[in-house]
Amino acid sequence: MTQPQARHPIGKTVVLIPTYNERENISLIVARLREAVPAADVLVLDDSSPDGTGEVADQLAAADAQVRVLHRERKEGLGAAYLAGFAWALEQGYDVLVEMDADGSHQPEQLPAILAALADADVALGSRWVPGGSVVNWPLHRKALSVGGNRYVRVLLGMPIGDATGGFRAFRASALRTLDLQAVASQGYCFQVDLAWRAIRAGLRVVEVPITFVERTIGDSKMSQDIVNESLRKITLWGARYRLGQVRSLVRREPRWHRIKG
Ligand SMILES: Nc1nc2c(ncn2[C@@H]2O[C@H](COP(=O)(O)OP(=O)(O)O)[C@@H](O)[C@H]2O)c(=O)[nH]1
Ligand SMILES: [Mg+2]
Repeated sequence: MTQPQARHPIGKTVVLIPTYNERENISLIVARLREAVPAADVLVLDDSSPDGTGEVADQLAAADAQVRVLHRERKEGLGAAYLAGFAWALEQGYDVLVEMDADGSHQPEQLPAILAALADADVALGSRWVPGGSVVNWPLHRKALSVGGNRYVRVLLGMPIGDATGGFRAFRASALRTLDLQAVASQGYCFQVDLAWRAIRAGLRVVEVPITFVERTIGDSKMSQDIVNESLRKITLWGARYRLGQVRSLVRREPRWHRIKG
């Protein structure tokens, strides 16, 4: 039987890893990744981390031609770092772009399954909230935030996705090129939700792949109340606009119904 991968070769792949104060994590994650998916290149997106993550990444890059570092001037959030990484990778001609955290929560050993799913999809989302997906060692409040946030997204945006806020994903470059990336909201969770929503609205084939998300054991989360508030505000606004648009198109069709009924 022909393997799906043979029918749709995945192509040249780069894994984008945003970092802010991940000095101890970056070497560990890059080593795991290079072992799990040796063919993939790596681009570290560092926002001038005060703890020297950027310099450690430079050392990794000096020792391995498949590792590169994009140094950004200041901390501008995960989304802005990813957008810079997407622009670089698309320009370099990569076929597949992967998003992955630096802190070990996204296990490189699960990346092959995500990449394999791209054989028949444009976007493959690592998902904690589909059968087979899970989280390990997350405090109750983070679990509640993720489950509640995803439920909110599903209800407001009508998005048929279990985990729209996750950040372990693979995109075909051809799919990303069809999206207006500059318009994607660049903050926190919003970035991931906005990107997934745009992909779905553009009619791209989006699939979910179960992953086990393991809470970091080294360093601190950059999640903040500000990021949560911003996401809540934006998703509520997008949802309101989207639902209003649906109501408008229903109302516009109303006279025709009357005609049909009459
Ligand atoms: N470049 C960059 N990376 C960031 C920024 N904020 C978070 N990150 C990285 O994004 C990934 C996920 O962040 P993390 O704090 O672990 O979020 P959590 O898993 O939701 O608690 C990690 O690799 C962080 O180092 C930022 O402002 N700039
Ligand atoms: Mg994390």
